[in-house]
Amino acid sequence: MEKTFIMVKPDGVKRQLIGEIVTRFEKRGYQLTDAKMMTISRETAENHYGEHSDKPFFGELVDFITSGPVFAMIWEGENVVENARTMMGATNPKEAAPGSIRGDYAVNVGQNIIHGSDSTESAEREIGLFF
Ligand code: 3AN
Repeated sequence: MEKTFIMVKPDGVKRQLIGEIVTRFEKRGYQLTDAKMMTISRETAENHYGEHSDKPFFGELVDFITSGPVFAMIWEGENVVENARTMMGATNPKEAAPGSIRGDYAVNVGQNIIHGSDSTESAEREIGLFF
């Protein structure tokens, strides 16, 4: 069965959105197979966001994701990678549709509440990195 890595970022944890996000995935019909609260090391953050290492916002991104606890999860079910991305909404909350997680709860691209793997290959890599 397909799996994906989903993480409530430090802003989502501070705003007490863990329950809301878990509920949305449960109601959609997905199965939570593992979850943990953790603070990410800089090394793990730099590895996780390796594809963005040459971007101007990389430092800010690593600072932010290590700034407080995150809630890391593995979700399982049919087409979960793609459907989770749709449920999350566009990376930039300005473009995220109302009804999506970012469209309902976020306004800033740097602090956009949630991360979800963008492919089954990324999911496998990210699950290995965090669990
Ligand atoms: P997604 O999280 O939707 O897969 P990516 O992989 O393109 O998006 O970007 C990773 C993270 O980098 C985003 N979640 C966002 O927090 C941050 N990010 C992306 N673009 C910008 C930007 N222009 N300025 C600041 N942060 C950004």
